[in-house]
Amino acid sequence: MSRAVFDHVEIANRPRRAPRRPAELKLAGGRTIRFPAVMGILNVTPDSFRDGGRYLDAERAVAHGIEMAAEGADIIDVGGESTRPGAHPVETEEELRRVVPVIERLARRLTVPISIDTRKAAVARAALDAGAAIVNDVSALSFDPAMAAVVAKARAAVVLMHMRGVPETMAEMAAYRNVVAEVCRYLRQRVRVALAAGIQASRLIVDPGFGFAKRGEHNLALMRGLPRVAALGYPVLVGFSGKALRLGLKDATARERTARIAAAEVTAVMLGAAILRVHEPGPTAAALKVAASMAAAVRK
Ligand code: HH2
Repeated sequence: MSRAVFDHVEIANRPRRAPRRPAELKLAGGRTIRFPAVMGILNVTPDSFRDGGRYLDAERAVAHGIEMAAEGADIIDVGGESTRPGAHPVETEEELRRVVPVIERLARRLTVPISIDTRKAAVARAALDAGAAIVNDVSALSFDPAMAAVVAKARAAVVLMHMRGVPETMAEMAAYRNVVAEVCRYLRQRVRVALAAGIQASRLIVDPGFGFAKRGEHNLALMRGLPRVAALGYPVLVGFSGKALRLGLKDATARERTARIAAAEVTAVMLGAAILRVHEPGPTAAALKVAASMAAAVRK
């Protein structure tokens, strides 16, 4: 979907210098992801926020990945380790056992790129060998010292996300003087690490890490600060589902949740987000389509 139509939208908190907002991400092998893009979440885990246990069976996981692509997902993000607050780490062997067969089968059946949500170099390497093209590392290459070299060698794209501590402990580390400035400083530093390891600038994606060592007020500040994150000059990925964003999700019905999350996601795109990580690609893709045609109509 063309993202240029969002460009004229008046943005609060816009940095003085207009940011260079990349229009697309080029992947090794010639594939391109145009922004805004929808990343469908496929958690092959027993304990994830929302879909824990549902797709532990490889056949069901593959079927769900295919279904999400048909609904409008531009990327399928496969994860074998939950990173929700308090989640326990998973052994490498177990993570490999969960994700590799699913990625192999999805890569054969889908044209949309696959990303691997992992902090471990061995898992990333096996996933890239199995057909993934993007590494989604919530530790921004800091958990496993071998990760940066794996990404560089494969010429893969990589998501560098902000968090503090590890999922087991991160809730205690949610204290900031200026969360937007601190997140941007961290992401800049992780970009330097990625570039120094030989990862191409055109393959980098940054993510402020909604919900990772963040309380509700931090998530809201980051939403307002998205233009500043976008001003770093790299595509910005955001994931809202299950995160405290004062969307009134606690007592909402499933339909209300879907509508509220989609509204927040469209807002995020207007503020500079390029990739939305979602559990339900269909409603998000539909909301983006309407927002794009509205914006085009307004511009005429
Ligand atoms: N959120 C989760 C996991 N991975 N990756 C990025 N880049 N950004 C995110 O916001 C993000 C992420 C957590 O959400 P979910 O996958 O729904 O749950 P779990 O970690 O329990 O599997």
